[in-house]
Amino acid sequence: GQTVKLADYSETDFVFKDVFLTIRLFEGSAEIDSEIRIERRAGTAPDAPLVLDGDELTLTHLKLNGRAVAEADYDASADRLKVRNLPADDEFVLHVGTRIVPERNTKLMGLYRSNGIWCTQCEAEGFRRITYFYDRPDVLIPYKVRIEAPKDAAPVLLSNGNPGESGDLGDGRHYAVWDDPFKKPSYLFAIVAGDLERIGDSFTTASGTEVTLGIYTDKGKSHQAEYAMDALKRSMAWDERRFGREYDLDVFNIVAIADFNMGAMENKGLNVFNHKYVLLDPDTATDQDYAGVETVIAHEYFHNWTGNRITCRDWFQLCLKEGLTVFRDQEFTADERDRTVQRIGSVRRLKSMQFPEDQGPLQHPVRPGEYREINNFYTATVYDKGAELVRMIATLLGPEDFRKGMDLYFQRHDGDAATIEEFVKVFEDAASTDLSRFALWYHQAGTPTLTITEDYDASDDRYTLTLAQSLNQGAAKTGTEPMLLPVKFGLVGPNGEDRAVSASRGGDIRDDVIQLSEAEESFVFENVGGKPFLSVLRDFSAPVNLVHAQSEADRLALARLDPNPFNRWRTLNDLVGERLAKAGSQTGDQPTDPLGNELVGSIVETAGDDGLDPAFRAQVLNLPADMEIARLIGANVDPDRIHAAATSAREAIAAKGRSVFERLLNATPADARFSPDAASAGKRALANAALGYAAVGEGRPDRAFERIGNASNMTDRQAALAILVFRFPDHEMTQRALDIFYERYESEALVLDKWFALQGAAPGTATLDRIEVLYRHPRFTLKNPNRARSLIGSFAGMNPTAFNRADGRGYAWFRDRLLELDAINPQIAARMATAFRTWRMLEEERQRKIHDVLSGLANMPQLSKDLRDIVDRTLA
Ligand code: B3K
Ligand code: ZN
Repeated sequence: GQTVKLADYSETDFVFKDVFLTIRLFEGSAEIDSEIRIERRAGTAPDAPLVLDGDELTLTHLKLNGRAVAEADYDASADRLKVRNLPADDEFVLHVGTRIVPERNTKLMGLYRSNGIWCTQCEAEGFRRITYFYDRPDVLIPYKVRIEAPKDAAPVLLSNGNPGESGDLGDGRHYAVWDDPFKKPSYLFAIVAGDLERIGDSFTTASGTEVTLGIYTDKGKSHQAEYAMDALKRSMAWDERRFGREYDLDVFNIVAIADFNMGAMENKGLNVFNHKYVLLDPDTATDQDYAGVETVIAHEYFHNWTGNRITCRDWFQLCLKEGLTVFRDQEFTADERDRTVQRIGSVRRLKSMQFPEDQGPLQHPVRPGEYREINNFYTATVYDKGAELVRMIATLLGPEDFRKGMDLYFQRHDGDAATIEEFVKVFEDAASTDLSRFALWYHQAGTPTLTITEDYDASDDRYTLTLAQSLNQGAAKTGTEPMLLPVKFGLVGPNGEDRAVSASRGGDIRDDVIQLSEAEESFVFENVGGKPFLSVLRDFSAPVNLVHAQSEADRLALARLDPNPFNRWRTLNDLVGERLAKAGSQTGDQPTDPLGNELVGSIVETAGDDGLDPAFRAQVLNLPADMEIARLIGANVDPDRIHAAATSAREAIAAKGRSVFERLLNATPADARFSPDAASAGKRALANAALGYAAVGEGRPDRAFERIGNASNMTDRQAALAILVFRFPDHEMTQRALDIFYERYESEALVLDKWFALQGAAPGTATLDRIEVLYRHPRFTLKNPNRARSLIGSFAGMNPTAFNRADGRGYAWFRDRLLELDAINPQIAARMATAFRTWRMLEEERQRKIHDVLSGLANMPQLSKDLRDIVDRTLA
């Protein structure tokens, strides 16, 4: 494949003015007529041809100003249309006809059919699978769309913008026109046509405009969209309150689709969603699902301003919309739920998804400089590290200047296709500050290390804090210059109070934030009132690896005293991580108590402290995943040893906390009426964590089994099933529970996904045999991305012991699945293949086996561009 480079960016030769699309849908095919008003750009050579993008297209006709273009004047191939001898100065109308087969579109990019519904996915480069076009984000024009379709199969016809006329066409067909007054790039185009059910509502904006809201689902499912509608209205209100952003069209529609490559898509006025992020009820969805729906609804809605009104100049700027919009959805969740618990969740995600990417062969900067397949850059780095960079700007500037900068961004760039440079500039201008050292974060890949050293001089009561940052050259081979980063800190006294101190010497400290910009800086504090406990990198104020040689006594004291609750969690979590990394890298006999008595005591004490938020306590009980431990070990990793260490740690906590867990697991009566709010969810999370430890501690799977029987909601039922699958994978009771669960939910697609996913993630060597059987299960299919991910994705991505079986069978099985999937849906295959992104951390034998599998794949001529890109980069 061709490498696309940021440095090669140039404007289009021609300027598009507007487009009118007529889309005729038939059983078995679709015909698209596109009328584009075009003008040669000033400065373009008068004989330069017009070159448009296509992908698997067939041209049916081509007209210039109403007259057929002579054959000598154009070349049309599946992936390109080139037209010559176009007017030098005058505006002209190009009329392009294409025919496609949505039913055969298994890539789910462009126009395809899902459960009979016609729908589209155009980001990043799907529009070119519908018609020849300038399919790039800097071509912004108004779209008018006329859809024609059979009335019985598609009574509902939707597109972007506001609805226009509609009517009958005879022959059982009808049409509807949609008009989007806002200029937009092709990736935000969408249509949906199908036999859909709707729930409606309305929202009145701050300036008094009434917006009609609709959520469309498959027949019989619309009652499951109530919570999504509630989340939508809360998102709309929040964006007005927090950022002064109002909605701008008369209608806002969401459609839930079963076959969808990603979570959802922010098409202007017509968001299309994976039905997993719309449909919920207490019997089929967990608290985590509720939180997921809320987040994704908010995220896509927030894109209306950060993404749609202001879009990206080119795909290298993807983080401009994604990082910023993730930051916005995280802030929404923090405001709507709990800030500390929200932060713990996003830091866990960052460390488990983004850090491994940033430290391995798929490393790339938040704003990459080149790509071969753009769909492979919708990554944790662009999204989650991208959000961290926005968060750092907010922390460095403080809330007022940050808001001023955002206001300036909307004011200055509304209607633009913008760049990261322009984004950073608004904050420099709003706060009159120089962010050039900060901007390096967008260009330098890798996770920096922040090393902390402390010195306390008792005779002078003087405290010296030294911070050093360093960045290693990784796979991306970008720079390693010192960057500007915020380090939030406090000097804590023995009663848990933050001491009011200010530095007498050293660089820039604003309030409780050190603005570190040099490779090393020291700060001296006089008269600190006795040796303090240092609470540093509060709220994970920068995405770094922290190295801080702090005594165990100080850390355990902070776990109890720190006024910053996020850091209380992090102290315990880091201690557990370090101990498990140590135990998990040891050869020979496993220590029975890898965490040590005091740490275990501290965890149990926190879990039992009714003065703390239950959701927070549940997070403390949720130990770092095996894969996080693997990352901490970093080299020569044996997943079985890590698993053994984590298992003994859990047993030690279970033993010590027996009476606490007994009390907690009975705290919420099983028959309490279900409410999805954060407080109730937190109580359930704590009770279910307690159940897990209780079952493990006593070696009693029956306790979880029993819970499945009497649970009154999916959260408790799935949690109990997960305890069986993860802690008792080979027990006969586990299989029985799975069978019961299957019988009950056989016809609920989203619940069956959970059923497959749990089994795909079951630890141990026996798992692969069971997965091979499940793979042939009548309900399993590679054609539905959720289902493919549920079994294969969870096996390769979330099951270190089974996937990394020492005999290599896990790798071989996965390779065969990747090849099958690649022929159907390359985007999903490529995404799953990133499961190999940390392969060089493994011990040599496993590395050798993976190397064989990857080089075997690399040599196969039939690989898609998507999968080849991942395989090649992973091997490099
Ligand atoms: N913008 C879409 C993602 C599109 C992915 C294309 N491969 C959803 C989102 O981030 O909101
Ligand atoms: Zn997004």
